[in-house]
Amino acid sequence: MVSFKPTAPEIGGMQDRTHAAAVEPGQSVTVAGWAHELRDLGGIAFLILRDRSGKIQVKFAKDELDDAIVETGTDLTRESVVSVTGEAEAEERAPTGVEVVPEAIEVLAAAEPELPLDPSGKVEAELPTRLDNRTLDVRGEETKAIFEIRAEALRAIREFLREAGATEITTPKIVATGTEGGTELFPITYFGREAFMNQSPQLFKQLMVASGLERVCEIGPIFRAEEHNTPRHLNEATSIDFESAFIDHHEAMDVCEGTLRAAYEAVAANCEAELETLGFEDFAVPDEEFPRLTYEEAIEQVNATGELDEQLVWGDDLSTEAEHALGEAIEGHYFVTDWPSEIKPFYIQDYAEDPEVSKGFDLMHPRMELVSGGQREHRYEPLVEGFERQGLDPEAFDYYTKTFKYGMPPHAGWAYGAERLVMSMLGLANIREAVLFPRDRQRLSP
Ligand code: AMO
Repeated sequence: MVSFKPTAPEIGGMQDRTHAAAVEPGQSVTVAGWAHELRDLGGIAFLILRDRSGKIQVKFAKDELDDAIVETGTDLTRESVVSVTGEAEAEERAPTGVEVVPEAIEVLAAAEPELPLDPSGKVEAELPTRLDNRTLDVRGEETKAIFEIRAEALRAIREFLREAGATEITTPKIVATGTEGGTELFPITYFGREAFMNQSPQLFKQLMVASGLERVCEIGPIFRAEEHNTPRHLNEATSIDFESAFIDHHEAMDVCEGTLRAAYEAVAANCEAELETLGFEDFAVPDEEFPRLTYEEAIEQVNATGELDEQLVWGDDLSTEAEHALGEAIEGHYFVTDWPSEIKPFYIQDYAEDPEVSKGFDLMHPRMELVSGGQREHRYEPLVEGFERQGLDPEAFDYYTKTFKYGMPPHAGWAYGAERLVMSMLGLANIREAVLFPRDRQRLSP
């Protein structure tokens, strides 16, 4: 179990412990972990000890061992942390074909007999109970698998973007102005001044394409004060941002698609055990090129499905129902491009020959939107006009707009929500399953 293959320099484990999955018959070992399961059959008792690599059986043959060892072993409460030293022997009835005969046992931290949830998963817990007790929850194989897969997907994305020539940056999360709509900002007090938690690295990543870096990426938190309480929205999410000078929106879509494929390929190659734990028999890496529909084609297709009560007209946003209707028709990832300018933000460029149409795009999964992006407006005058059209005061954004007067190259970029990526990849019912400590309207702790 577990794609746990440390290749970095060994970090000295406590008492040079052997991981459960690495125990082989004939070895003298010290294993340490949690008491997963305890079975006392009278003359003999078994402890299943669990660590991040897997599980190992410890056998207490009562009349062959010291009383003190037997007593410690049989008095253990589930989920206590223990260390066991002994001889490993082959035993085909043991879950991994090997068991440890203890010579010493030490309880490092006893757990209370009553636990708020059962990490073995035998007793299912509701999501709120799981989130209230996340540490115990992530001891469960399935939850742990989700976070190993999330980590692998993010690793692959980071590597892919680095190989694509992007410099990873970190932009401020405390800011003076919002970018994605005023009602979605969390206000804070910053030394007596009004400030906000940032909704997106948008403006800062654009400033950096005008710097010597040209092509940048960031994986970091974004904060949205949206009142939605849905299975797809968080108030703190992880944004995977990309932005590059001298590319257009179609090239940005190529990178966006490559990023997604890199994440799926890495998970398929390196998380076999986790995928199995989650019940995947066949984990499909998207192989076809993602179709690129214009917004106009998309609304035509939605209307043709006849699934909506009211037909969509130019300028309507794609509602959740519309997204689902389209998702069912297309059955895979797809881009929607060339959105009406009026429903895209000020930083997206419009077509010169048709200013009603923008060079913005979204990447959709049949269940939800994964990415927004576009070609950016890099010319100072139309940018400032865009602010005014959206009722924003360009002066408040002076730190941003002034850079457009000092040599701003044409550029494009996008942002994925990491939790939506994991949720859609693993078919999770609720986005909260893809984040350790979700922030939503009710949840501020833990
Ligand atoms: P947008 O606001 O569409 O675009 O966000 C980009 C992606 O981030 C994810 N996301 C969320 N995930 C969970 N909960 C939320 N409340 C939430 N809000 C956003 C989604 C979404 O597609 N600056 C632009 C991106 C760009 O143009 O580069 C932006 O932030 O997956």
